[in-house]
Amino acid sequence: MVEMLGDHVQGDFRFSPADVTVRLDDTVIWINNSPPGVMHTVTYGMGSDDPMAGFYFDSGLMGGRETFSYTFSEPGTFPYFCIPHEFFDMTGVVRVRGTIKKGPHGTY
Ligand SMILES: [Cu+2]
Repeated sequence: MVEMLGDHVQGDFRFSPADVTVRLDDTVIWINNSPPGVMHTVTYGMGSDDPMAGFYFDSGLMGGRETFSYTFSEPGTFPYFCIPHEFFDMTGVVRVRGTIKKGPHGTY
């Protein structure tokens, strides 16, 4: 579970923990634990000018206590950011360990 934190008084918008490592096919859940009225997103990519932004996942705007989950079915490093707080460096990364085995009947 990754918390989405920060408020309009203190700022300090962040994902906590911002760097997580999971196994292939694990599901990561994000929850908006900011005060009411603070919206966040979980958006794949290095930032909104990244042509791949949102390619794997994009939660859309999340209000208080809303959750978003995503299951990582391929290994790799998945950077993401929060659209409303991109300029506060509200970013995170999910590292997915494991290998996809390819057999005669395709991927399994
Ligand atoms: Cu945010």
